[in-house]
Amino acid sequence: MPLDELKITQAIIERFTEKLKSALNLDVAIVGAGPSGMVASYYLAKQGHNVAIFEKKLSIGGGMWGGGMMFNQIVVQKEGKRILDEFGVKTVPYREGYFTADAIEATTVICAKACQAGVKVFNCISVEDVVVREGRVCGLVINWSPVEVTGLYVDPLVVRARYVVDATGHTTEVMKVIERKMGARLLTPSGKIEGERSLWAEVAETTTLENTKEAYPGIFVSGMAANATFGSYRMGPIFGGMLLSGERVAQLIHKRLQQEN
Ligand code: 48F
Repeated sequence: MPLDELKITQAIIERFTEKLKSALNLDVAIVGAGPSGMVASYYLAKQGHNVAIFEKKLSIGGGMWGGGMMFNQIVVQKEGKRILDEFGVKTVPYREGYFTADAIEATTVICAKACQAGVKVFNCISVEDVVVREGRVCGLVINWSPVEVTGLYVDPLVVRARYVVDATGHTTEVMKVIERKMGARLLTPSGKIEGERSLWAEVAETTTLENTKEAYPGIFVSGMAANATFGSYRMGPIFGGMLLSGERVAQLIHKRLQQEN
């Protein structure tokens, strides 16, 4: 049978529309497809939750592709290795307590496993705002990234979510919107975004986990966004904390969803 270009076009439009419609009323909406967001999405989808992840770039994987300064290897500690083992990413022992993994393998495998677990991944979509009702985040305002890049004035669309995760990394973009637009008191010591501090791998890795928590009713922070929101250090190209933060935020939200059901 000759290929019909109209059928190809219809197939893409219909299937994408189905996917987007199935993401309008989510259990969890994750913003940012870096390592912490992808890992979080994987565990939540595995537990049967309706999860979508919105990534403003064309590619998913965030800052993991480039390892350290584009030397595409990552380092993890023993605890972080546990997560890579679960995903089936190969790790190689380096010195005691240090393991390396190929950044490309780690990124592609984690992203593939998340997609196969049922996470609905939307690339090229930026989250530009939130919906807050009765002092609680309950939705995201989304738009095509090229709209933002080209500065076109096009109104966005909205997805509803029982929980949101800000996994936007160093820029902690969703929390910034809440702080700026709602004038709200965040669940941080000062009530504001505390801000990221300079690099200190040891402390940053531990505090990433402690800071993975609800930062305003309905929204949790994970990965570097957790440290930026609650005022801790950056850690550089050691990725255990990112993976463990993704796991932690999934556990916390899963528990909440179970309590509410
Ligand atoms: O920065 P990123 O990889 O976040 P992460 O999971 O991991 C941090 C590490 O990569 C590294 C580090 C630790 O070793 O310090 O930096 O915390 O991924 C964040 C993703 O969020 C996307 C952004 O393009 C990136 O892929 N993002 C940021 N803002 C938005 C967004 C937005 N407004 N809408 C959609 N995606």
